[in-house]
Amino acid sequence: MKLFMTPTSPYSRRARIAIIEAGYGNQCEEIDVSPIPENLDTLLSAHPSGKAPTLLLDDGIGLSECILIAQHMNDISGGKLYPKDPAERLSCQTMESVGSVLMDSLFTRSSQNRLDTSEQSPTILNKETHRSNRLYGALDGIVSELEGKTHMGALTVACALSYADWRGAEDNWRVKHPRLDAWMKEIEHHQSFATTSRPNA
Ligand SMILES: N[C@@H](CCC(=O)N[C@@H](CS)C(=O)NCC(=O)O)C(=O)O
Repeated sequence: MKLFMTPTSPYSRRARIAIIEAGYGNQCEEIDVSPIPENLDTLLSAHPSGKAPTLLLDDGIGLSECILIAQHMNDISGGKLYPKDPAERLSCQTMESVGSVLMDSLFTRSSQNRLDTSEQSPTILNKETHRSNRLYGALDGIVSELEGKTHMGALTVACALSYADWRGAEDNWRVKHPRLDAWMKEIEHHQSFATTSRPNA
Protein backbone atom coordinates (compact mmCIF):
# COMPACT_ATOMS: atom_id res chain seq x y z
CA MET A 1 0.00 0.00 0.00
CA LYS A 2 1.25 3.51 -0.82
CA LEU A 3 -0.04 6.86 0.38
CA PHE A 4 0.63 9.85 -1.84
CA MET A 5 0.62 12.72 0.62
CA THR A 6 2.01 16.15 1.41
CA PRO A 7 3.42 16.72 4.92
CA THR A 8 1.62 20.03 5.55
CA SER A 9 -1.84 19.01 4.31
CA PRO A 10 -4.55 18.47 6.94
CA TYR A 11 -6.31 16.11 4.50
CA SER A 12 -3.16 14.00 4.14
CA ARG A 13 -2.79 14.06 7.91
CA ARG A 14 -6.24 12.53 8.33
CA ALA A 15 -5.33 9.71 5.94
CA ARG A 16 -1.97 9.17 7.67
CA ILE A 17 -3.69 9.04 11.07
CA ALA A 18 -6.29 6.59 9.75
CA ILE A 19 -3.53 4.28 8.49
CA ILE A 20 -1.72 4.39 11.85
CA GLU A 21 -4.94 3.89 13.84
CA ALA A 22 -5.78 0.88 11.67
CA GLY A 23 -2.39 -0.66 12.50
CA TYR A 24 -1.00 -0.35 8.95
CA GLY A 25 1.67 2.27 9.67
CA ASN A 26 4.50 -0.15 8.88
CA GLN A 27 2.84 -1.60 5.79
CA CYS A 28 2.13 1.64 4.00
CA GLU A 29 4.82 3.61 2.19
CA GLU A 30 4.31 7.37 2.40
CA ILE A 31 5.28 9.18 -0.79
CA ASP A 32 5.66 12.93 -0.50
CA VAL A 33 4.20 14.49 -3.66
CA SER A 34 4.85 18.11 -2.77
CA PRO A 35 4.87 20.35 -4.65
CA ILE A 36 1.84 18.75 -6.29
CA PRO A 37 2.17 20.46 -9.71
CA GLU A 38 5.64 18.89 -10.10
CA ASN A 39 4.37 15.43 -9.12
CA LEU A 40 1.01 15.47 -10.83
CA ASP A 41 1.86 12.55 -13.13
CA THR A 42 2.63 10.37 -10.09
CA LEU A 43 -0.69 11.30 -8.51
CA LEU A 44 -2.56 10.81 -11.78
CA SER A 45 -1.06 7.34 -12.17
CA ALA A 46 -3.05 6.38 -9.07
CA HIS A 47 -6.27 8.40 -9.43
CA PRO A 48 -7.77 10.94 -11.88
CA SER A 49 -8.39 13.42 -9.03
CA GLY A 50 -4.75 14.47 -9.01
CA LYS A 51 -5.22 15.23 -5.30
CA ALA A 52 -3.34 14.31 -2.15
CA PRO A 53 -4.05 12.24 -0.22
CA THR A 54 -4.50 9.32 -2.58
CA LEU A 55 -4.13 5.77 -1.33
CA LEU A 56 -2.83 3.23 -3.84
CA LEU A 57 -3.84 -0.27 -2.82
CA ASP A 58 -1.69 -3.32 -3.56
CA ASP A 59 -4.10 -4.44 -6.28
CA GLY A 60 -3.63 -1.14 -8.12
CA ILE A 61 -6.88 0.50 -7.04
CA GLY A 62 -6.52 4.18 -6.11
CA LEU A 63 -8.66 5.90 -3.49
CA SER A 64 -8.94 9.68 -3.15
CA GLU A 65 -10.82 11.66 -0.44
CA CYS A 66 -9.47 11.34 3.08
CA ILE A 67 -12.86 10.41 4.53
CA LEU A 68 -13.11 7.43 2.16
CA ILE A 69 -9.53 6.42 2.93
CA ALA A 70 -10.45 6.44 6.63
CA GLN A 71 -13.55 4.34 5.95
CA HIS A 72 -11.47 1.87 3.96
CA MET A 73 -8.91 1.59 6.76
CA ASN A 74 -11.76 1.04 9.21
CA ASP A 75 -13.12 -1.76 7.01
CA ILE A 76 -9.83 -3.62 6.61
CA SER A 77 -8.91 -3.27 10.30
CA GLY A 78 -12.14 -4.80 11.53
CA GLY A 79 -13.55 -1.49 12.69
CA LYS A 80 -10.73 0.12 14.69
CA LEU A 81 -11.46 3.71 13.65
CA TYR A 82 -15.17 4.20 14.23
CA PRO A 83 -17.40 3.12 17.13
CA LYS A 84 -19.65 0.14 16.45
CA ASP A 85 -22.51 1.25 18.68
CA PRO A 86 -24.96 3.13 16.38
CA ALA A 87 -25.46 6.11 18.72
CA GLU A 88 -21.72 6.47 19.37
CA ARG A 89 -21.06 6.12 15.65
CA LEU A 90 -23.51 8.90 14.82
CA SER A 91 -21.92 11.15 17.44
CA CYS A 92 -18.50 10.37 15.90
CA GLN A 93 -19.79 11.12 12.38
CA THR A 94 -21.31 14.38 13.60
CA MET A 95 -17.88 15.45 14.84
CA GLU A 96 -16.23 14.25 11.65
CA SER A 97 -18.69 16.20 9.52
CA VAL A 98 -18.08 19.44 11.44
CA GLY A 99 -14.30 18.91 11.39
CA SER A 100 -14.39 18.10 7.68
CA VAL A 101 -16.32 21.20 6.70
CA LEU A 102 -14.17 23.39 8.97
CA MET A 103 -11.10 22.02 7.18
CA ASP A 104 -12.65 22.78 3.78
CA SER A 105 -13.59 26.28 4.91
CA LEU A 106 -10.07 27.03 6.19
CA PHE A 107 -8.54 25.52 3.05
CA THR A 108 -10.73 27.68 0.81
CA ARG A 109 -9.74 30.81 2.77
CA SER A 110 -6.09 29.85 2.67
CA SER A 111 -6.26 29.22 -1.09
CA GLN A 112 -7.89 32.64 -1.56
CA ASN A 113 -5.34 34.36 0.67
CA ARG A 114 -2.48 32.92 -1.37
CA LEU A 115 -3.87 34.37 -4.61
CA ASP A 116 -2.78 37.72 -5.95
CA THR A 117 -5.13 40.29 -4.38
CA SER A 118 -6.58 41.08 -7.83
CA GLU A 119 -7.80 37.46 -8.03
CA GLN A 120 -9.16 37.18 -4.49
CA SER A 121 -12.90 37.16 -3.81
CA PRO A 122 -13.94 39.19 -0.73
CA THR A 123 -17.36 37.51 -1.04
CA ILE A 124 -15.89 34.01 -0.71
CA LEU A 125 -13.52 35.09 2.07
CA ASN A 126 -16.35 36.69 4.02
CA LYS A 127 -18.69 33.73 3.57
CA GLU A 128 -16.01 31.21 4.60
CA THR A 129 -14.92 33.27 7.62
CA HIS A 130 -18.51 33.23 8.87
CA ARG A 131 -18.69 29.50 8.19
CA SER A 132 -15.43 28.79 10.08
CA ASN A 133 -16.65 30.79 13.09
CA ARG A 134 -19.99 28.98 13.07
CA LEU A 135 -18.16 25.65 13.06
CA TYR A 136 -15.85 26.56 15.99
CA GLY A 137 -19.06 27.42 17.87
CA ALA A 138 -20.61 24.06 16.91
CA LEU A 139 -17.51 22.24 18.19
CA ASP A 140 -17.68 24.21 21.42
CA GLY A 141 -21.28 23.01 21.74
CA ILE A 142 -20.21 19.34 21.56
CA VAL A 143 -16.97 19.60 23.53
CA SER A 144 -18.31 17.33 26.28
CA GLU A 145 -18.80 14.61 23.63
CA LEU A 146 -15.26 15.17 22.30
CA GLU A 147 -13.64 14.84 25.71
CA GLY A 148 -11.85 11.50 26.09
CA LYS A 149 -12.45 10.45 22.47
CA THR A 150 -9.72 9.48 19.99
CA HIS A 151 -11.81 7.99 17.20
CA MET A 152 -11.75 9.32 13.64
CA GLY A 153 -14.37 11.97 14.41
CA ALA A 154 -12.31 13.45 17.24
CA LEU A 155 -9.04 13.14 15.30
CA THR A 156 -10.57 14.89 12.28
CA VAL A 157 -11.63 17.79 14.52
CA ALA A 158 -8.09 17.91 15.92
CA CYS A 159 -6.61 18.01 12.39
CA ALA A 160 -8.94 20.87 11.45
CA LEU A 161 -8.16 22.88 14.60
CA SER A 162 -4.43 22.37 14.18
CA TYR A 163 -4.76 23.60 10.60
CA ALA A 164 -6.69 26.60 11.98
CA ASP A 165 -3.69 27.42 14.22
CA TRP A 166 -1.64 27.78 11.02
CA ARG A 167 -3.93 28.99 8.25
CA GLY A 168 -6.67 30.63 10.33
CA ALA A 169 -4.57 32.10 13.15
CA GLU A 170 -6.55 35.34 12.98
CA ASP A 171 -9.66 33.43 14.12
CA ASN A 172 -8.14 33.07 17.61
CA TRP A 173 -10.25 29.97 18.23
CA ARG A 174 -8.19 28.96 21.31
CA VAL A 175 -8.90 32.24 23.08
CA LYS A 176 -12.57 32.30 22.09
CA HIS A 177 -13.18 28.63 23.00
CA PRO A 178 -11.06 27.76 26.07
CA ARG A 179 -12.71 24.39 26.74
CA LEU A 180 -12.02 23.33 23.15
CA ASP A 181 -8.43 24.53 23.63
CA ALA A 182 -8.12 22.38 26.78
CA TRP A 183 -9.46 19.34 24.87
CA MET A 184 -7.01 20.01 22.04
CA LYS A 185 -4.07 20.17 24.44
CA GLU A 186 -4.96 16.60 25.53
CA ILE A 187 -5.44 15.05 22.10
CA GLU A 188 -2.22 16.67 20.84
CA HIS A 189 -0.39 13.94 22.81
CA HIS A 190 -2.23 11.09 21.09
CA GLN A 191 0.41 9.06 19.25
CA SER A 192 -0.99 9.10 15.69
CA PHE A 193 -1.71 12.83 15.97
CA ALA A 194 1.64 13.73 17.53
CA THR A 195 3.68 11.78 14.96
CA THR A 196 1.94 13.39 11.98
CA SER A 197 2.38 17.02 12.99
CA ARG A 198 3.36 19.56 10.36
CA PRO A 199 7.12 19.92 9.91
CA ASN A 200 8.37 22.95 11.91
CA ALA A 201 5.01 23.29 13.68
N1 LIG B 1 -11.59 16.57 -0.57
C1 LIG B 1 -10.21 16.14 -0.58
C2 LIG B 1 -9.32 17.39 -0.52
C3 LIG B 1 -7.85 17.07 -0.77
C4 LIG B 1 -7.13 18.30 -1.28
O1 LIG B 1 -7.74 19.30 -1.73
N2 LIG B 1 -5.81 18.23 -1.25
C5 LIG B 1 -5.01 19.31 -1.78
C6 LIG B 1 -3.69 19.40 -1.02
S1 LIG B 1 -3.97 19.96 0.64
C7 LIG B 1 -4.70 19.01 -3.24
O2 LIG B 1 -4.52 17.88 -3.59
N3 LIG B 1 -4.61 20.05 -4.07
C8 LIG B 1 -4.24 19.89 -5.43
C9 LIG B 1 -5.33 20.29 -6.36
O3 LIG B 1 -6.41 20.70 -5.90
O4 LIG B 1 -5.11 20.18 -7.57
C10 LIG B 1 -9.98 15.21 0.62
O5 LIG B 1 -10.81 15.22 1.53
O6 LIG B 1 -9.04 14.42 0.63
